[in-house]
Amino acid sequence: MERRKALKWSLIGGGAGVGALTLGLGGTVAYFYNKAEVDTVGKVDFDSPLAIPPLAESEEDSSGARVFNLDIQSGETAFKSGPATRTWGINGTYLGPTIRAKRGEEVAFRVVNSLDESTSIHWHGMHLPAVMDGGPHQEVEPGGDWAPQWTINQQAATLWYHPHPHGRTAEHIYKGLSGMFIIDDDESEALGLPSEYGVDDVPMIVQDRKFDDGNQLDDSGAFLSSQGVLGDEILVNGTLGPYFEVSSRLVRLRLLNASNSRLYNFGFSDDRTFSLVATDGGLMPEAWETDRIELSPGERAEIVVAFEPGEAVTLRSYPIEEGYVFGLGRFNGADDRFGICRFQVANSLADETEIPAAMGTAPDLDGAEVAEERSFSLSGTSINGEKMAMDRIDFGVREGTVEVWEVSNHDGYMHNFHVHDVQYQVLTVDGDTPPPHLRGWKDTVRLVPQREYRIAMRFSDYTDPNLPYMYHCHLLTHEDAGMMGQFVVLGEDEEIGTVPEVSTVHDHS
Ligand SMILES: [Cu+2]
Repeated sequence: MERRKALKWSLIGGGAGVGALTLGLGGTVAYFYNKAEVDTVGKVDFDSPLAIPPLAESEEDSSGARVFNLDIQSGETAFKSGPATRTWGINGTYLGPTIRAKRGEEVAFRVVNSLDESTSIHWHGMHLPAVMDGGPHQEVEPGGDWAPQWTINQQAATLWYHPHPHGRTAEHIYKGLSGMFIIDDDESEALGLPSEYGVDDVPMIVQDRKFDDGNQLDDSGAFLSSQGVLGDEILVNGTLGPYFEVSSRLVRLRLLNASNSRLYNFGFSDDRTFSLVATDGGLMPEAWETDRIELSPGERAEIVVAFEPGEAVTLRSYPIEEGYVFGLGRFNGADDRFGICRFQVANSLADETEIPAAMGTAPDLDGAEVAEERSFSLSGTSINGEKMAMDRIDFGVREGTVEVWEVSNHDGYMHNFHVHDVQYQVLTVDGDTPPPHLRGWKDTVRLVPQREYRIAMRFSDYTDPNLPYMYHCHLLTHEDAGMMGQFVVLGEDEEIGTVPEVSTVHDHS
């Protein structure tokens, strides 16, 4: 950003942080500025085998639906030596099993809440009826249960599930409630990509955490950070300092940023290239070769990496190169470097998979007939100047139509944008063709400040005039503070209805 523009933003919008920095990096700020940078490269032992979340068991019920049992519970987890850490998990004490289902299958869940407070389970990236979405309107009482059921009707993709209770999502995810949800389809299975779960097709749920002296999770926000908690240690699938033993030449990594607010810029210690094969909503039309992939909270990327026999290489996170005004990036983790996971490669490698020349279908909404255009300005913790209200439906979209939304971050700080129910196509960024990593189907996109993102999406079915889907910033403290809105999908003659009264409303904001 040119200096004059940066100065303007610092004067009108930056808040205390920018003001203090503009006055010169004196005293306290300089102290914290220097202290704010985290760099674990070369300092992580990588002496724990990477945990692979178990595949969730299921059984067929009499109607032919595949039924999964998910028990949300509290417990203790030993992440490091010393006292165990009090955590939450699903069918365990930290994180949850990987759910795997195929397009066309009917899936059913028996979600039991064994916690002593209400929570919910939202299926991030899933196309499904609003009543099954697991957002703030589908909280499960303590001791209660919930039984959503739907037919998987979207292409193969790496999705995830996590709580979404209004005002408490950050806390619930930080304590450990998250899991991966993998969708398969015939097309993806025929491609020959690495696909043996936990062997050459590896889930990687990446989370930063802070531990206090007693090994308990610390979720306090950092000095001058606008993003809430930024951890100084990295867990992958709940493992601190993980290594993974590679037994094949090509390995697919399903990267999920399940952190509350941290952005990652993934790359390898030797800067080798790898192939991005899928984004949030499924396979790319063709692989994109790169040496870095950025993910903001909630985003996923499937990458395929080639290894040489006998070598060792480390996945890292590198500094974020753009998007913060002045020195604000430092306080929000943009300068940080992490060792994430060590890959220890066997001396002889299986070599049976390949990256095909053509994979998924390209998003096709550019040029579609557009029924409605809307614009969303994100700033502070509001969208278009408003905070989330449980009983306010912000707008209705028509079933069967395509809409184009113009989304921008009018702030000096970081936000991203997630829409429930749909996968969208990024048409342009500041009027230009989006970079390759934004050309596949997306449900969450990082919003670089002062840039305009035009996204297109089709609302194909699942009308409900009363129960809304959410759109929001996926930096969880922002979402909890109200950076969220609600829309309903309406049938041809329907009007926006009334949100049913929720029995449990918690407002900790
Ligand atoms: Cu935000």
